[in-house]
Amino acid sequence: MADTGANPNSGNESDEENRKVKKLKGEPKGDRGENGEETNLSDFKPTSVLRDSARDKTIFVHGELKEQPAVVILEKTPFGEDTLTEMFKGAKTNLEVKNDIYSTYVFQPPAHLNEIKATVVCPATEAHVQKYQRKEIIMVEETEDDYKNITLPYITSKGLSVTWVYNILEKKAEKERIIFEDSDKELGFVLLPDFKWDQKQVDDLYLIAIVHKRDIKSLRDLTPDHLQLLQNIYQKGTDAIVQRYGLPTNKLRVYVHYQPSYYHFHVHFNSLSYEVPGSRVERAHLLQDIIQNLKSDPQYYKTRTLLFPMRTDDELISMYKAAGRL
Ligand code: G7M
Repeated sequence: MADTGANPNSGNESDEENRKVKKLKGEPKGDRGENGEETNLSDFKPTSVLRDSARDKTIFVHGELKEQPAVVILEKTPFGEDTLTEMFKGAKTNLEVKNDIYSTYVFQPPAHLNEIKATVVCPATEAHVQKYQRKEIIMVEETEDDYKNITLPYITSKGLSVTWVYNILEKKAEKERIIFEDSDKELGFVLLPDFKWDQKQVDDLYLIAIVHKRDIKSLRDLTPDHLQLLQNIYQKGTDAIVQRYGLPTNKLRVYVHYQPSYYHFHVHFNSLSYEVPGSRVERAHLLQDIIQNLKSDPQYYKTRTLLFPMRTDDELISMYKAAGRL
């Protein structure tokens, strides 16, 4: 995940950029939540593993936290280039195998350089548990009519909560984490670190821009009326990232999910070197492509058949099946 220098472009950054990029360690990690209380994870009682991945170094655990159902996601964090010397110096190493010029070790760096990121959902609903459980995934082809007759009624009837989004827009949560804000009601947005980013290194930079407008559910709602908003997000979002993190626009992946998990329009900003599962072609639509598509066809997102991946146990899939579309 880290740029090891194998990338031929990595030598093009100025010293100033490199300095900014490497200085991220020790910056504020986040807030304590709406009520100011901090969760003590030593109280968490795990009951089952919902999903794990040896490749991604993640585990999704279902359990109880202070007598409430909870899901805890543990994720080993990326290495920081600026702490490598300290890491080697303070580590314990135990030889496992040695053969000719090759050897493997159990390597134990100092505890403060061996952190695990924990994301907690508490209280977790059955929907959260289902969401994190590993399930089979299929591609769905959604025509204009499918959207009107199946997907839209589903979204509307479910009344899916976006409270966390409104909390951010209303400064009730994550206020200190905001990187940039344009407060215009029509064109404005809030840019802040996504939950997935620990803000320690720019290699895996992940921010989201959440629009102030509350009437755009997803890509499907976009029309040329939103071009100014989209251009504003792209321009000011990328400018803010260059300023704050020294990461130039041509090293960013800026995109929108379809289907999103939350039906309040938001845009993802990743470091290009970071391969996030949600940035794969079946789900990610580049913001620049969206802008061009709307310019060439005002009805583009209203009329196109859009494809997206969906878990076979998702309620939306059962509605597609009931309508004879799967
Ligand atoms: O799939 P979709 O485009 O809806 O992505 C939503 C994004 O919001 C994901 O990348 C999540 O990691 C991120 N996210 C979800 N929640 C609940 C929060 C939150 O409370 N705060 C922040 N900063 N990001 C979140």
